[in-house]
Amino acid sequence: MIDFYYSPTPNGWKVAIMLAETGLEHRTVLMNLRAGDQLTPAFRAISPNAKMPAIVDHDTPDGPQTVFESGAILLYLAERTGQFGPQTPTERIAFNEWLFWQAANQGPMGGQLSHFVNYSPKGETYSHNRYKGEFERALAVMETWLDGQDYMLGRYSIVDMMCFPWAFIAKPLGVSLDNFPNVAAWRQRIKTRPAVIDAINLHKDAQFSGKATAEQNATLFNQSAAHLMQGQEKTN
Ligand SMILES: N[C@@H](CCC(=O)N[C@@H](CS)C(=O)NCC(=O)O)C(=O)O
Repeated sequence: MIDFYYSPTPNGWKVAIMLAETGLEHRTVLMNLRAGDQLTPAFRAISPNAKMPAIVDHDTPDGPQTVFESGAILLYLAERTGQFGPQTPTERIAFNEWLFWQAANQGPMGGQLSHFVNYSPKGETYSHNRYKGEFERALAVMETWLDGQDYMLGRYSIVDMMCFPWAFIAKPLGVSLDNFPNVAAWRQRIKTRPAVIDAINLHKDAQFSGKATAEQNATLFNQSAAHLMQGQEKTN
């Protein structure tokens, strides 16, 4: 059995999609990020960065295996099931490239854009514009890459699951896909898959899944920083 630590956000959807696509047996542990579920010592033992998604696989020969970071989880699940992952050492290179690319570019730029769209004080445009431009730059990279192919690596894979969720919410982030026709067609192809529909709907009506207030967000940020600093003191 796999425990899936999840909240209905783009990073959570990546793993929810893989679990839905493969039908792997799991139980979902719904996290209230606004209440700080991610800051508990128990969760930080699973995910030291105090962010979800994370999994604990209890069906391993050496005892429970924890995995954090969406890209690492997707690769782990692809290896475990033999589905949607690299089939050869050469393919693995391209998988690593695009999984790392998403985690270092499209993901954080989308995350920061979301922050400034939702929480920046009125009239503060510099940071918003910076992240909007960077998010659009990531879409432009995908636009060129997707030219002539239906999926990021030719066939539907964990790379598509990794890159889809932030492209899925481009509109609420204030970014139109009109200038990115290849990305728009790819997004449409993925969004209509039954497993993807199920994953996007997973706990979408959780009471806390709406937008937090700027104050709630700031409080949580301070708590998170304080918790991580405390952890640091213990190890120094
Ligand atoms: N690079 C991480 C990003 C994970 C992430 O940012 N998760 C957010 C939700 S989308 C989170 O847990 N936020 C809680 C917090 O920042 O306190 C991944 O891909 O897994």
